[in-house]
Amino acid sequence: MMKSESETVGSAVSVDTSAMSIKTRITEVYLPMVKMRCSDLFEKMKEYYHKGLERSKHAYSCTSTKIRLWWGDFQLTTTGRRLRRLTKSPNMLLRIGLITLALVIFYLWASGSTNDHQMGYIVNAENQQLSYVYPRVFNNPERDLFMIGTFPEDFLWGVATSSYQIEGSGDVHGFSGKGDSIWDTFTHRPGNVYNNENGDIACDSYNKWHEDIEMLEYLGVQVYRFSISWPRIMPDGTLSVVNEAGIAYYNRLINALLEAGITPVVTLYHWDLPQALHDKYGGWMDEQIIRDFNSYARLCFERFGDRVKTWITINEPWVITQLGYGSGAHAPGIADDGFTTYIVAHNLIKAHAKVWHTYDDEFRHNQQGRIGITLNSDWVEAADPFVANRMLQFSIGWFAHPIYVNGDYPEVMKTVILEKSRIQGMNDSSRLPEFTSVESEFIRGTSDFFGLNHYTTVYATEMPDDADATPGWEQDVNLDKWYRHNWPGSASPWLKAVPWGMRRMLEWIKMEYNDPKIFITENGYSTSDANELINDQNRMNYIMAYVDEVLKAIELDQVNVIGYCAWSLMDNFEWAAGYSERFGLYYVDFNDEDRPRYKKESAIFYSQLVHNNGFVNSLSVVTSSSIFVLLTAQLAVIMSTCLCR
Ligand code: PNW
Repeated sequence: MMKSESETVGSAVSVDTSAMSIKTRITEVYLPMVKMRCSDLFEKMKEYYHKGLERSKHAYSCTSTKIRLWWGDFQLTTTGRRLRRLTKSPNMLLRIGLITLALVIFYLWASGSTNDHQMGYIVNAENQQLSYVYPRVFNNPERDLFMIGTFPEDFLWGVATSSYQIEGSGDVHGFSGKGDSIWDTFTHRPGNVYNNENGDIACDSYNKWHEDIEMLEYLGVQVYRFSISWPRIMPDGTLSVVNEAGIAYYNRLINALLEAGITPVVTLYHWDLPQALHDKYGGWMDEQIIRDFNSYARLCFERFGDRVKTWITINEPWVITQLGYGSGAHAPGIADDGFTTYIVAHNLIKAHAKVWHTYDDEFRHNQQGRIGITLNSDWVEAADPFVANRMLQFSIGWFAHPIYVNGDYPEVMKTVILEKSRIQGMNDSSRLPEFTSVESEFIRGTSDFFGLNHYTTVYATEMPDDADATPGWEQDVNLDKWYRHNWPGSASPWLKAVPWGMRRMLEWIKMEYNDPKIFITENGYSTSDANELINDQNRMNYIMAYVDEVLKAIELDQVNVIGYCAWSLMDNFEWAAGYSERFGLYYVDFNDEDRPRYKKESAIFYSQLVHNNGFVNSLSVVTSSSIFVLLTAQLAVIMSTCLCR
């Protein structure tokens, strides 16, 4: 808390300056530590006065350690014990002029920087300046040249979050009625998460949702993608108890969004499985999950479907299987790669299809909404197109092929895994489960749009086959992947900024899955908790470059992209990385129990992008950071010259 003036000052000293014939009386000088010096000071002033110096203006100011007096064109300053300086102050007009100039330059920079997208440029042989976001890394004119243009009129701009990552339990200020999820259990087991951090409070959005809405309003987005916490509304995962406090929380959020003119896009499952279901039958490892996931989804459609018109069943099944059940880096922390991973994926796909049918049969007619799944994939660049295709089929195709093509896994997965399973002594059965023809028919076509989370690109080459290696997804794909050393990095080891991968990914999906409507449900960039906290130039560059590739995909490749959600509205609990990797457009102070949010530069940038529906300005051709440093330094020098003398 700021101290009031009377608390900071000591005994006031009244100085009678009448002897100096000063019309304005300097009545009080508040600093006890300078009190004894005042006499010296005024003696000096008197001396100068009697020397006949002009008295055109006079004033005084004091801080806790300094007292300054202006007398005519002279200034006297004391610091602590002694009289320190006696300097001629600059002419007031000059001062005002310099400050105004500095402010004008600063204003021009500030307005220019947000409009001009802070590009770099390269001058080509014809002496043309070509604009690139990453001029030193990606400067192939055909591929990387920045494109100015706007998006289709009905394009949906949004931001995304998920329940466990932002809500907190809600139990801090009372009892929320929420049951534990596998992430509650996982994070409370030491050693699983960076710094043993957890989502107990996270961004406290359970209590601070109204602030989240204000932030969304500032950004001007049309959609907000968030997820419902299954154990918040069904504490043991089943209909045996419905937690009305949890339902009320989502009702408040949805209603406030609609009032603000923001459309909710709701993910049903963003990884926070009720712990009770994991304990009961192994959660996603058992087919019973399909029934329970369907009951949960039906409850959501019943309670929220009158207002929620876009549903996403499951977020990133690849990450769920690989990290949750393959490596064990995510909850529930099971490491059974190559066996359980395929079973979990099988159940995820069947559960998704079941829920799609439930919506289609029971709710679509009345509610007139749409429902799809969100898949994640890196773009895979390889000298050999078969290699790239194989990796893509094993990652995104694993789920997309059954849903968007024919109800079955990609051929390459089926043959490779069967062959390896045989060599590994599993007789004629494959580690990859099979769908019956009835199941295939049930699964095919169960998505109204293609939800895509895309962040980065990898290079891939074939590895020598090693039948003796431990079975696993990596070993089944049999590809080595790496990143180019000069690709711009982020705070997440797996995330490199490779914008052109976005366009290739989109075009591949268009070709592979018969031109679906693609909704980019996540794309974003991480900074560490030590750098670029508010002035997040790297995030702005990343979003600018990736969004521009989406524009190229729409304009040049006729890919049907219907929307883009930046990950994320605010910094949040980044799974195994805890709070060490920040993806937010808003900064959240996790050391403050009130979890205050602060607007980052990227939020300002994104709001303009949304407002303009794309890139409408001519680009400035200088990198702004150098100008920024220069101008700020200049401004600081001018200000300090003018004000501190
Ligand atoms: C996605 N990887 O997760 C999730 O949907 C978000 O919850 C998450 O916060 C965001 O991306 C940023 O990580 C991913 O290792 C987690 O490749 C890991 C990977 C990719 C996506």
